[in-house]
Amino acid sequence: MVKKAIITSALPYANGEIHLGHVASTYLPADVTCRFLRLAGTEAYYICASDDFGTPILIQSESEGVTPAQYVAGWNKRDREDFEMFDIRFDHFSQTSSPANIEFVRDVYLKLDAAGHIFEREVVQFYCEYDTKFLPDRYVIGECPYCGAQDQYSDLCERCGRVPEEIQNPKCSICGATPSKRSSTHVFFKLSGFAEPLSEWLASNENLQRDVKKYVQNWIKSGLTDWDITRDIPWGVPVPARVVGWRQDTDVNGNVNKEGDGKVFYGWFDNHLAYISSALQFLESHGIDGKEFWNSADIYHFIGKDIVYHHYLFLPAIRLGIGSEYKLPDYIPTRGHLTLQFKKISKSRNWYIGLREFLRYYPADYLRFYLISINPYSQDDLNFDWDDFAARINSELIGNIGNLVNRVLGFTVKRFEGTLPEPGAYDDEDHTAESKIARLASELYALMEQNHLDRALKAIMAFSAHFNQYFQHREPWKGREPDTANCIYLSVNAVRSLSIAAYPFIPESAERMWAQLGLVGSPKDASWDGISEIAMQPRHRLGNVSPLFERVDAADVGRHKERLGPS
Ligand code: B3M
Ligand code: ZN
Repeated sequence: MVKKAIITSALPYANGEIHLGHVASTYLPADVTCRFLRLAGTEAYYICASDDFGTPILIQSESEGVTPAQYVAGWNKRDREDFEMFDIRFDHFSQTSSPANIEFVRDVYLKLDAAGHIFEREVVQFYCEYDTKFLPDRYVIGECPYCGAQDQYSDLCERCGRVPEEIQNPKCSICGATPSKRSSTHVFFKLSGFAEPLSEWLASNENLQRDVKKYVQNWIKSGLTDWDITRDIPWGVPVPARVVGWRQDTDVNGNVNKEGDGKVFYGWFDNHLAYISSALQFLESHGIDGKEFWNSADIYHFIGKDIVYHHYLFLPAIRLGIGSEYKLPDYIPTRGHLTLQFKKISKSRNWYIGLREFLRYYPADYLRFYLISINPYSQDDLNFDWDDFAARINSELIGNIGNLVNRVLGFTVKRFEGTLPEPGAYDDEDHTAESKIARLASELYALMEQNHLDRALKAIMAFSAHFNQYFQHREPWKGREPDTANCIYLSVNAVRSLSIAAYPFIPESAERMWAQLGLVGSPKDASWDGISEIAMQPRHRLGNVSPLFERVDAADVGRHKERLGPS
């Protein structure tokens, strides 16, 4: 049976450009994994969407004088273009505000309600008299009741990672005033009822990262809080009319709530459901039974460590709540955040690098190579450093891989008119080289399968380094036979192995290697096991050979570093 996979990465909010921090922890690792799985014979689809709802988006669209729908459509388009430039290839990049998702979310809600997981409660909520708005979580900042950190959002403490029940010393983040309180009817999801099934699921899933699992289990032990899933704003998935009279919400003084034009779901209720609805949308439009595929596939959700709570608790609880109609995730690869020159990325302080801007200066593959090589499969933060970027590209990507490809293919052109020579009897060194090729596929497979993309890339570099040394040691320019023929024959085949193995990481360069080898098609049509085949035979003709890469210039890097500016 063909293996199947659905891969998602955290949905970008439709209110700002994609930057290096976004791609490092989620989109790139997910893209590399998807390309790998396909080479390994898995029917894999990469699904994403823009996260369109919420107050920040509403407020920004208001300030730009466009409708929220127009506003998010603009960002959705921009995101798609930026990802495309970075060779992040989604099979489908939808919107949480798509009719398909809205319908799906409402349906899930009704099922949760029917199963007894929903209840209503009067909520006294923050209301800013000055801005005449109910203030959603993100717009109230204060002190975390658990760890005491200051300036934390009321729905997420970025220091301890918990969701505060009640933030201390609240302030309206739009105008800074201390908000008042008003009462309104809200709908809650009984998360507290899921402690047991969640614990069972966590215990039984061997693919989740151990350390993440451990602290999620601790959260469950210390008690789960029921979850307010509605908001009083006009931009979101409308809550089905379960409660009549919501429009008459009044404040404590008897004033009719002016903002209460219907209720919508909280963004974190609807956004992760778009993983499923977008997958279904894509699969069904390709004649595939979506639900059947979802439930027989490995499900991967790639995320950054700040949204562990949502993905390890809310998301699985909601799936459990509708009777596991859609299976729970098999993998939730969770990675740390990117810092920039060891400082936290901040858009407001202009301490970030936009993806589009970066790609004006350097090829996508340089960034893909660098971000994977500094990115372990853990929650440790990783750091983008301009000098390190230049050094790694010049010494590793170019000095190792680029050098091998260029040297081996260039020599074959010069000495053998671009035609593969007939090998003779192998000596020990040739046998070692041959066995390196023979072992590469399984060695890399084990690492990739366990999400250790950085280690797999390192192993690819070690393979390339081995062939650089082999070539150097054989001194083919001296023309000893059969050493020279053997060396060229095996080295050219090693370049072919490299082209397939490197394809998930640096797809565009891998395609060029493939073309220079004179092979038809693309490395993406090869198979993972093909990495270990000696598939290129004597008399095969190479294609046009030219240097693969251009060095990163230190002076340019200095300028970019400066432009990032003092914060
Ligand atoms: N839109 C972005 C974030 O918090 C948020 C992710 C949603 S994933 C369902 O990283
Ligand atoms: Zn205010």
